Amino acid sequence: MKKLFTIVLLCLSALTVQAEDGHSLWLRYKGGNHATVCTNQKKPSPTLVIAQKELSKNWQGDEKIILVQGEGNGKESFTLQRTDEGIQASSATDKGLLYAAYTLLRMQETGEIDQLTTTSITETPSNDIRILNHWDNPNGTVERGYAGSSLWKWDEITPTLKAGKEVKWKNAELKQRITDYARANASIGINATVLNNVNAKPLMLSSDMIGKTASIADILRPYGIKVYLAVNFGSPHGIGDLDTADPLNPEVVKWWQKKVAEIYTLIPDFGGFLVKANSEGEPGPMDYNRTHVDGANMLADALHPHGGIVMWRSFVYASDGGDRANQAYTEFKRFDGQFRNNVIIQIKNGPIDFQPREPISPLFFGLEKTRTMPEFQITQEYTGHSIHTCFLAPMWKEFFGFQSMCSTPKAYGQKLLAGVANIGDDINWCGNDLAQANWYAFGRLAWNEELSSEQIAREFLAQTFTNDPKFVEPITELLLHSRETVVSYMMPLGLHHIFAGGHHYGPEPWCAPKGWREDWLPRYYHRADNEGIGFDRTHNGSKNTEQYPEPLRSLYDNINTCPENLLLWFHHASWNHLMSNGLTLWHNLCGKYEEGAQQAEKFVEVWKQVKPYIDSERYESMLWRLQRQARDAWWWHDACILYFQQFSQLPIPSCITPMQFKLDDLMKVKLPIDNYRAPKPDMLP
Ligand code: GCV
Repeated sequence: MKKLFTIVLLCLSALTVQAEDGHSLWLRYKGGNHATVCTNQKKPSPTLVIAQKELSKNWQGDEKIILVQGEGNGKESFTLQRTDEGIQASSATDKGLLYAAYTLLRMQETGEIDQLTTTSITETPSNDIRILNHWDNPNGTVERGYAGSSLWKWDEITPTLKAGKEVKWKNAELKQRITDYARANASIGINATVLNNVNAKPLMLSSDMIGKTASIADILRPYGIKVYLAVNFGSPHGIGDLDTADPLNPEVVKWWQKKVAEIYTLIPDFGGFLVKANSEGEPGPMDYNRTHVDGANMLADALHPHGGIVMWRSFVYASDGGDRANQAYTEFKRFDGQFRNNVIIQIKNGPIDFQPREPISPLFFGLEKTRTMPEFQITQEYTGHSIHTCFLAPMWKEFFGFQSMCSTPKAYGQKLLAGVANIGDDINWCGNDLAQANWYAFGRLAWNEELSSEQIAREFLAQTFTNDPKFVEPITELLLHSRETVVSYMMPLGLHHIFAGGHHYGPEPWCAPKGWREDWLPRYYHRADNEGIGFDRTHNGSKNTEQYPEPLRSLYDNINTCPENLLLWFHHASWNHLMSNGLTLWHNLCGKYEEGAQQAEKFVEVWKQVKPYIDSERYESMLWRLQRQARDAWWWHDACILYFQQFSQLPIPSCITPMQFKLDDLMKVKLPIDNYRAPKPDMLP
């Protein structure tokens, strides 16, 4: 009897204690009442079947849901309405209905469903192509990935040999993981993905890899997601038998046409190519004295008959090209209007490289007759890897704000938005449970640029953790402050790129290894000297401000009107320059480092207070990260104040917390990490 009692107890506890590994993301529906879900389609497509299943499994009300396909405008728009018969979702397409289904479920989880009374809700995406860029290599590593290895595990994927012939996956777990990935993306409106790194290996275009890409495409398709590949411009001689990749050589042109045809035979809805050419050592048309136009248009022509596009990156800079912030504009502006209409120039949000704060890249305004698309970085290469919490929605909203400050003519065509993924094969996908919010935010903003950061944070937290306001309120606040906090303790007032070389994790404003290019060194960016600090990009300096249209040009060019959060981006300001609060630049700089570190420390306290409301696994896993973040913030604080004091020669203001570290000791720190892994907690000072 006693034994039986113990067994029952054990079974009961197994039922109630659910391990929370973060794998379910924001999709942790409690299970529904098996609502009646019907559709007007006699033979629903696989996409519509997914929509039906999601609702019948997860909808908690007992009303009928009717999915009406064939009504409405726009491929992915949908309308939700309560009628006498039940809830009606209508859309021109099955994809629209899939998004409608996930919207209903989200509204159910966040409590917003009450809004759906008599008024109808119609949603139309802000961007037509909402695309993730994975920087995954065929060997399983992920460049700037901090959440384990690549999801794709190419060695374990069975290639598709014939179009439409479903392959049997040897690794069922992998197939399930990729299906989960597709579902998560569809639930936030992402409809496209580039599977591999822009530093692309020619191998990606081998017939074997194309077959494997087709197998992945088959899983993603019912979720409304199209597959794209990043290609190495040198592929014709990298894997082909040509001895050139000259875009004007007829053999090269033929090689690409054949390759593209091979891809479309297996993947009829293949999206197209992403290309990093003549950048950071990657091959490109300039290797053959050709131009970006020659290279991009040749690929565009090969893709055009199949409906494919080329996303051609503008991330280019040469060591001898003058101010790095000027270079993309200088190199691309002269080609405006010469690219084919299926070429889209993919431009990083800022002119340098995904720094914690950058102004908008002036190239967005410079290309008036060329299609452009922004590239955001979801993975936290420059904002603390998967250790620091840095909610990026405010950064992306800031970008949209910059975009709307100048009214310049826009090239026509579909709108696109790209984000470099923060996803790996870690059980919780992103390494850090709160970093899932950045994947979520990218999808939601790509769908609807009008959403506020606050709304996105609330939605994410309510679905991913709990709806309890005692959790949602303080952690929404934490997320909303987190990006500004990171800026304050890393690179306030427009400072940029003062990271340790290589891994870009900690502070190294002094970093200057022998033989490195000057524009890879922090001193190139901060320009600290006895007079002051910052990069003079005005009409007296590198003339970067002249690349902007009005009103931004004048705003940035004048030290008295330049926003203080971008001061040192555009100006070399004297240490005694008086800021709007009446205190000197030096005082303000120290004050920002102090503010950032204090705030990071507060995050730990806020997190401790929400312990009762969430599971212990995710609580603990975030606690050590936030503690590590706070310690790192003081590390940044001491390193930067002590280093810059060597130039300012001014006393550290008395309101600043006394230094815990010595500059000499900090200058010896060398983190034993490579580009692909987040640091372990015990590696840091
Ligand atoms: C994929 C930065 C990163 C590189 C990245 C590059 C790019 O330089 O450090 O890892 O390479 O940007 O966006 O191409």
